[in-house]
Amino acid sequence: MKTTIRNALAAEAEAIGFARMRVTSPGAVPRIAERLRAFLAAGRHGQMDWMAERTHWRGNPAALWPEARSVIMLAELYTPDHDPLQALRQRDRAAISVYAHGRDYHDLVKKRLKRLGRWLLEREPGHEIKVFVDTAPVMEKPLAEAAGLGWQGKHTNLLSRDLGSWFFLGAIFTTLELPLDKPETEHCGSCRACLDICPTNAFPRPFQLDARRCISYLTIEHKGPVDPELRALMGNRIYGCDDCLAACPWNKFAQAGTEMRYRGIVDAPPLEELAALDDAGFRARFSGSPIKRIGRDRLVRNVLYAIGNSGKSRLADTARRLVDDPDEAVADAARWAVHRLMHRD
Ligand code: B12
Ligand code: SF4
Ligand code: SF4
Repeated sequence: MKTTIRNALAAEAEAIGFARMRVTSPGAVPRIAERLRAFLAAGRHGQMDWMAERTHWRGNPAALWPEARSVIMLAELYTPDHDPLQALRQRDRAAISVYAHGRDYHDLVKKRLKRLGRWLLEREPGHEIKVFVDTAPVMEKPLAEAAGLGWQGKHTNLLSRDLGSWFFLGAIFTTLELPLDKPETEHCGSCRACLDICPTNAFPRPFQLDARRCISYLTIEHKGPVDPELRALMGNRIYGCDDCLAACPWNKFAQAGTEMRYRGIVDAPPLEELAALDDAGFRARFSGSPIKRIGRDRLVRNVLYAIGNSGKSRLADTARRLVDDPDEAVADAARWAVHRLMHRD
């Protein structure tokens, strides 16, 4: 009976658009509390203070909702149809992480999770569900590994032998007891392609990330000026970074992403176009996109670092226009960019 509902649920997940569903239990990840503690104690979360809050839940999914009996983990593909590293060669254009080219995954994944959850509750009345994607104090990668969706690679993200690296995760906690899937084991072997490609050397050890050095953190989460040593290594990456994912040889087996809404809002726009955005222009341009979250000032700060790294002296005038910007991090980035361009060519 339980197997029947589990298999029907997996089929429904696929029909809704998820690439795969696997099930684990809330208590299946006993080591994460200790690893989260070590990550936080070393300060590797940088300014992401919210990671150090509610650690009794983040490090222990069984405590988050004691009535939950199963955790249904879902993978949603956004596999690119082009080489994501190509944008890095166009230095007067912005390299934007593949996941942020279209609609915000938080919205799309959450909608699907709710739809799948409703489907389950119609068949199992009397039970309850809670859906999570990204923002709750839930460590989704170790749960997904325990459920068998893939393994956490040396770059710390979840990958799979047949899905590759390009997928988001979502979770449905439920009071319903479902048959559990087997955890996946690691298949990185002696490969270290993701570690070697990282432009900022953000991996202190394989399987461990120092977020403070990660360009994804620096462009999306970090407030204020970025350490000059690191900004010089960011190249033209102005929102997120895909290098460690793109380097992974398991992508050869990746399945195509079919959700077209993850494309189409932005691709690789010219840096000067983005540098000219004011608040209203920024909001209009990035409506529905995850980029909207960082606001105009942080985006323009990142664009100015990219201009400074571009080696294109014709962009110095674009930077000069922003040296007196009311946002101090933008003004600082503009001065840095002008100086760098003037002393390079
Ligand atoms: C905070 C966060 C970030 C931070 C920190 C990332 C990190 N690795 O911790 C920053 C801003 C840098 C970031 C970047 C990115 N993120 Co992010 N992020 C998160 C978030 C909200 C929490 C992650 C977390 O709990 N980190 C805390 C650390 C301690 O946990 P951990 O990484 O799992 O660490 C493990 C290892 O270090 C390991 N470990 C420690 N010591 C040892 C020792 C040994 C021997 C071993 C084997 C293991 C080991 O154990 C830890 C626990 O499992 C999750 C969503 C969520 N709620 O889970 C999304 C999430 C992980 N991010 C996601 C994505 C897509 C990205 C980016 C690819 C986006 C981009 N293109 O720019 C990059 C990838 C960068 C990278 N290499 O990790 C996806 C990943 C999907 C997937 N397939 O895995 C998630 C799951 C969001 C989602 N719902 O889809 N992210
Ligand atoms: S996302 Fe980029 S900067 Fe961050 S760890 Fe991966 S390669 Fe390094
Ligand atoms: S690039 Fe190599 S080491 Fe990194 S996650 Fe992929 S298989 Fe593992």
